[in-house]
Amino acid sequence: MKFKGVIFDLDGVICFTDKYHYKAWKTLADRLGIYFDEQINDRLRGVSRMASLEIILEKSEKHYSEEEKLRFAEEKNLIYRQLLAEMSPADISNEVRETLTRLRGMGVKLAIGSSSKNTPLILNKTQTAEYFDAVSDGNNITRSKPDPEVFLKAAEFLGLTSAECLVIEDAYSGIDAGVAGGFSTAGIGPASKYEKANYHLKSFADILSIE
Ligand code: B16
Ligand code: MG
Repeated sequence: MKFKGVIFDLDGVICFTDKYHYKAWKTLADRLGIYFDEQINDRLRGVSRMASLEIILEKSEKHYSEEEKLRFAEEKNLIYRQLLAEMSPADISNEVRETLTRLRGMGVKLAIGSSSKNTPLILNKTQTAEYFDAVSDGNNITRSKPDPEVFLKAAEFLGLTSAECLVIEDAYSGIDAGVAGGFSTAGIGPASKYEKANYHLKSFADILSIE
């Protein structure tokens, strides 16, 4: 592997909290009488909490104040955190654990680059913090993907330049963020079809085949 560092998105790459995001947003949308489905949910991948709410409110005829929006986001987050509380180490696949261990063994530095403010809780519940040399998440950024801030911070925390790091993402907005920051990028899941990514992964372990 020619990269000195690999920066992993969390939701959709290391673990699959997208189903919990969907459940929590769906509960809120139903309460407000707003149409919401899995296709709209796909547009929320990698997008910050408030930007996600704005996408959901596109289907609402009502105009909501900033205060109301903050309350809605908080309401969704409480439901989401209750679902996260059920997570355990079993939510991280053996394939992910083995690949991270192999990369560490090769001397590659590993970081998280996630939009989520709940990253510490997820890493704690799944006991995965130990794999990462640095964590850059929704708590240390002011601009959401596709802005490259979260990945630039991750590289900085690793003491590496963006040219030395590979970004692994499931979201189109995340690949755009990686490209904007001058990183090489690998798409997995939905983003494996994205032509802007340098590498297209069929599985997580495919990272090990990148030279
Ligand atoms: P929170 P990622 C993203 O995580 C999710 O994909 C996105 O759906 C969510 O809105 C965002 O985190 C913020 O999450 O509400 O927990 O702060 O893919 O960047 O790891
Ligand atoms: Mg993601």
